[in-house]
Amino acid sequence: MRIDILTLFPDMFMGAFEHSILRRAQDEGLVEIHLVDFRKYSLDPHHKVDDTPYGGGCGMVLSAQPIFDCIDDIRTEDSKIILLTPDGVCYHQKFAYDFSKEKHLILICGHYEGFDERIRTLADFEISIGDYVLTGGEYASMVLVDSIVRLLPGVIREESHQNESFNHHLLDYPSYTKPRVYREMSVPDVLLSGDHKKIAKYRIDESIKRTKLRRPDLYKEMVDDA
Ligand code: 6GU
Repeated sequence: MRIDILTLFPDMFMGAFEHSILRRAQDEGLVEIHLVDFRKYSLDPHHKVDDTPYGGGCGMVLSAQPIFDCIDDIRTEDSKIILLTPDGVCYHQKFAYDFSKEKHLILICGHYEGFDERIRTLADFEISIGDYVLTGGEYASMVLVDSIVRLLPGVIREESHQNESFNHHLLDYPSYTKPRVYREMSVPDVLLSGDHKKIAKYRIDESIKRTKLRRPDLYKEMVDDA
């Protein structure tokens, strides 16, 4: 997979993809991540990328030209374009799975007070990562890249994400490691029983209990799906 991230602040990504699983995925050639500073596409003599809004109002609006020209330059028939914006559709695991099957993703980070509405016509998807306001799409695009790259074939063991949270609308079951007792808190006996059937049942039961308690919205989806 190839991912291009259009941003005015490529330095904000310094270190973000340089560690752990994301680093290894790139080293093994499973994903190529490119940061594209679209300021260099500005036709303005001073490389301006924003201007005052028509109709008045405060703040500056990201201009269409640099982003359109940048997209014209890098898009191919295989590209899917994702615009990061607080008024997009709320991101969830299903998007991550779907996006992980694409050959080329282009992420556009909005910034400042807004962007020219015509930029939306470029996007195949408009995505938000939650109901709160960020200064721009940069952190949101890091979230997308992390969640997508870990799903690419060969990045992590397949079974690691078969049972994880949000699959089948369920949260994860509780895990423990050594020691058996820590500060008077004990590991549940069933996990030490060696009875794999019992352990599997315990984990499913705990997942369901936890989902019902913490995320009644997900629990309802599970029940409705069954
Ligand atoms: Cl994608 N962008 C901004 N600026 N704020 C957000 C967001 C995106 N998602 C949630 N809040």
